[in-house]
Amino acid sequence: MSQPTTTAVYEKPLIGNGFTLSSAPNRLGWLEPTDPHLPLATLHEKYQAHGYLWLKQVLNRAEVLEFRRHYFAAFADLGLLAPDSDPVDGFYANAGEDRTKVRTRMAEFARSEYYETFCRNREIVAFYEAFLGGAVYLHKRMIIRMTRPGDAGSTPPHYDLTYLRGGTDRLCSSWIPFGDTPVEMGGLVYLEGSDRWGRQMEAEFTIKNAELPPEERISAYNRNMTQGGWVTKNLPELADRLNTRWLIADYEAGDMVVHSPYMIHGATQNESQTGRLRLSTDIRYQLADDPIDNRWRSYWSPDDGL
Ligand SMILES: O=C(O)CCC(=O)C(=O)O
Repeated sequence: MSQPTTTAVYEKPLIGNGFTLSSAPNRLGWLEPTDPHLPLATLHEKYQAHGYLWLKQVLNRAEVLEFRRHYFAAFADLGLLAPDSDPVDGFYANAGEDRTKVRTRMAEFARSEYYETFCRNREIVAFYEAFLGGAVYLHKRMIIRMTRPGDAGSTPPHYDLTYLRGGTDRLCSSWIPFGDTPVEMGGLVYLEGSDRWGRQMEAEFTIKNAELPPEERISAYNRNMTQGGWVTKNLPELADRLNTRWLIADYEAGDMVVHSPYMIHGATQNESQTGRLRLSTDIRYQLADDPIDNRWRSYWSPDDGL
């Protein structure tokens, strides 16, 4: 008799920080989409149960794509895009652009009114006012990330509170892809059930960090933390250790994922076959009356060290 076969969840290799994810069904699965129009109580239940909500088409798709066009158009003179291509496609030129200049331009863009207006758009604010139940505050440190096809770097597994210990833990992160971002482009991957482990890890750090001076206590880089504040860089080993699955998704422009500050997530390499740049933002909302982490009251720049 032949052995039962385990069908791979996703056929192509998915690599994060040089580690290849297992494609076995007990280690890899699909993120569950959520209709943003479900009753509020259902959205709360799902968020509590899973640590995330992948809200399908909660944003205006045309506006999201316009953002992508506007963003890449602002980099055209730096040789980032393939010649004669439409900026909305974000086709990477791969012609040795000056990465320092690109980083500087990214930081400039992150301070622009255009970007902030997007991050405060009516759909996002209306969602959070209803979901959090009051007047909301957007952290000024709003992050834009761009991943080149073929680049070996990708976000290692972490939970956001590691970097946000100076305020409330009743905050939510929004991850917003600018443009369709299928699995091969290395969108966010979430560790199933990890909100619970993030809480446990943080409770342990709180005990260990208690002896440190206040500034160090809230730092993601103090002596009790791993390098970079990451849980690890090894995605497959973490899934084995916790006996769980990495959840992948084909994200579309117009989607927004809301995740808890304890939910462990990372990313895989951008392996776009057509050479498209991955572009996304991650921003944080909380109730205006809850304590705010002062370190997040300044604009983000790629080298701000936080
Ligand atoms: O976009 C990424 O690669 C990382 C985003 C992230 O860590 C977040 O949304 O909290």
